Amino acid sequence: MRLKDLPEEELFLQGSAACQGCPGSMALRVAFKALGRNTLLVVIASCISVLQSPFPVSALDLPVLNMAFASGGAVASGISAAVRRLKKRGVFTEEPTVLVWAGDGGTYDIGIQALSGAAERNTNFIYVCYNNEAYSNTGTQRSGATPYAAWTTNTVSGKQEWRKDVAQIMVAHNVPYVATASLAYPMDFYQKMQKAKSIPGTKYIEILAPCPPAWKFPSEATVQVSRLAVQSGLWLLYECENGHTHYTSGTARLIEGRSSAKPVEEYLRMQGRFRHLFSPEKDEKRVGEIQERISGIVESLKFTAKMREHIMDLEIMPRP
Ligand SMILES: Cc1ncc(C[n+]2csc(CCOP(=O)(O)OP(=O)(O)O)c2C)c(N)n1
Ligand SMILES: [Mg+2]
Repeated sequence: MRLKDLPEEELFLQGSAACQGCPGSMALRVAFKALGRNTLLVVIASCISVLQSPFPVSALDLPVLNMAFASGGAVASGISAAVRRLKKRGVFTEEPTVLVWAGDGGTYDIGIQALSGAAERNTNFIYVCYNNEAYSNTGTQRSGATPYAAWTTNTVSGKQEWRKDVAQIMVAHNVPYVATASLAYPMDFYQKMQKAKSIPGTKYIEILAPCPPAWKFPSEATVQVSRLAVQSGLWLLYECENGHTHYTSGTARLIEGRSSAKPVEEYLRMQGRFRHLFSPEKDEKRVGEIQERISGIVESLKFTAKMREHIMDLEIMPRP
């Protein structure tokens, strides 16, 4: 299946209040194509609330519940229970998909408790975190997803901590499906959304969402920045089904040695939020730390993949 084969029906309408190059709207457009009209959407306070709520110019052509920051997992649990009951009563011919759409602030920081509870109960819903690595809607404050050394309004000389990894926290919840995605690989994202729709239980998908005003790059470069994040090895594309992880698209190519990782500097230099790492002179220490961390992860994944191949060649374990 190719991009041109995607369903033509648009559930994300034209003329929204989004900024130019908004990654959230691009992601929603693809996600809606994968899930279709029979979807109940819960939007958590974020930039997407701004696209969704101002009547009569809502950009989302789906039933939407606009909810408070902390409540994504809890609201989904209620809706999912109602759907189950209505299904028992025979109200639906086809069961609707329950979709929560939240930012990184609403996921990494404020909504993690409700999300964790819903995941532990294996509530039947899809949770998408579009991760623009800051509280963008309120003017770019740091979140738990903000990367090391990035500028935000409250990390003016660069964040001092490394970001946490909520996708891996969700893997640790033993939910049936966790995946990461990128706007530069829309078919990969589309297929992951479709797969999530077909699996009962909790599904968590996180898409990196480079935000032009918060990350300070030209609005036409959203996809380019997304692609560089993957090509440098900084953003890993994978899916984890019932505890088994496999890497996809650009990340699979890196790990299998079919492409070599681009220097992360190329990615960092495109964004004004990292300008202090290169001006007035290059901050070798911090740029080096970031590169070292990424290279370490990519090399260990390559090593693991080689070992796996080797073990399978020895026929100690069956090929998947
Ligand atoms: C309890 C609460 N605190 C603060 C806010 C104000 N607020 C609305 S959106 C937002 C930022 C959300 O950040 P994130 O979840 O990363 O989404 P983004 O804005 O980046 O799309 C904040 C702080 C709120 N709506 N509710
Ligand atoms: Mg955000």
